[in-house]
Amino acid sequence: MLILYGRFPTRSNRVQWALEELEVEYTFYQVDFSAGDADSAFFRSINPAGKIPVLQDGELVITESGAICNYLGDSHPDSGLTPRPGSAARARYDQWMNFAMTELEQPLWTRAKHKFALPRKYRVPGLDPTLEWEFQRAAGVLSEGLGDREFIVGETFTMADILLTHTLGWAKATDQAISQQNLLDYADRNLARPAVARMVKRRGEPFPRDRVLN
Ligand SMILES: N[C@@H](CCC(=O)N[C@@H](CS)C(=O)NCC(=O)O)C(=O)O
Repeated sequence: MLILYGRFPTRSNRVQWALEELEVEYTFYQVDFSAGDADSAFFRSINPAGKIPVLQDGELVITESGAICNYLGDSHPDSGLTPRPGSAARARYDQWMNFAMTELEQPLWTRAKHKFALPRKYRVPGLDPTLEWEFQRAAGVLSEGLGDREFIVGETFTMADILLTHTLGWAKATDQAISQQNLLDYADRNLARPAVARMVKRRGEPFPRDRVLN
């Protein structure tokens, strides 16, 4: 049984969206940071970093949203959500997966860290113009890469569309301007998928603090 530890709305949405695209059964536990769930002995035993998302598949415990999406796609090859390893499509796919996390997401995450996520004494003021410039540069690269195509890789929807769309949604939700119409249309199209509606409806169960990893 697949178990997702996460929370709405965070990067765990990427994994939950992937699970809904696959239409597989899964349990979804909500990790409540303010209630101290992430500091519990059980959660630390599955992810010492105390972060979400975490996916458990039997004995296997995986962190990092991109790696989890790759695992889910590769272990369901008929879904087409991850191109075949070793193919040219996979190389392009990996390129955009990495781009989503290291280029498009990076300025958004850096802004969030220096606004509220880091302990106060480590927050640096005045980064906004730099981060705005970095985000705009990444959005420009993505806009050119997408062009007038429906999906970022080939002719079908992949996990890379999930990561990129989630990150564009993050930008919009934090009032980061996106001026490229093809990116706005791309995000709207992907967010209209039935899997997203199912994800939004399913908010998960309370985190089982007393559990022990077995
Ligand atoms: N690179 C990781 C980032 C994970 C991450 O930072 N998750 C946030 C929620 S979106 C979190 O758990 N934050 C709690 C913390 O930093 O203590 C991924 O993509 O999974």
